[in-house]
Amino acid sequence: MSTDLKWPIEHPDRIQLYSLATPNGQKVGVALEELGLPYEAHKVNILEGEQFTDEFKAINPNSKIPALVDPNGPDGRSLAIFESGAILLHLAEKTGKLLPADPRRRSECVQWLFFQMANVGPMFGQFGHFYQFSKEKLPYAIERYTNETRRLLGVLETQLTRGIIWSAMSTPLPISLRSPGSVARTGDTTPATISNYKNFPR
Ligand SMILES: N[C@@H](CCC(=O)N[C@@H](CS)C(=O)NCC(=O)O)C(=O)O
Repeated sequence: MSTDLKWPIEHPDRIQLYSLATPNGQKVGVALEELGLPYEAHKVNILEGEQFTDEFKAINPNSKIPALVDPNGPDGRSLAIFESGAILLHLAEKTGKLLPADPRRRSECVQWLFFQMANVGPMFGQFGHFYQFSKEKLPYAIERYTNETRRLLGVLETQLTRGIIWSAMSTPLPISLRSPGSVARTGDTTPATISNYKNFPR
């Protein structure tokens, strides 16, 4: 076991997960658990700036959790991966699970995964920041991100009504949506509450 590291590795044969129980962090933990892959979890305390250490930046140069090191990458060598969507795709391809084999359904699944990554994650995040966490309450920012969060929930609601997204329950998309959705679920008291969306899974 190497002990000169902030996050010593006890099981070098296992996937190493560097994360925290945040909306983005949870996605990868959910996937690893659902896939039953053995992994070793390392807590990265982003409130204390641990994501900015050289040790962590060697895994994710962008200094964000989650990040993962797979000791058995596609070429048999160790592979470090950052961005939760990229990690979900890696785990899906590694195991042959979660992603539909049919090319059309696979494309659909990847589209919605990107939709989550490019829209739900960042926009819900900005909504949560300006509505809940920012000390300064900026009406323009609150209105902008409330509207966009509501619009995105509306897009999902329409798709759910059509039975598209949840028709393949075990895909990276539902995994990627399960925790970011929690921002909009922050109590049912926010202007972007999911209570208004009858098809959204609870
Ligand atoms: N698009 C990235 C977003 C990752 C992200 O924003 N992580 C947050 C926690 S949920 C973080 O590490 N924040 C620390 C910081 O910004 O310094 C992903 O999905 O992996």
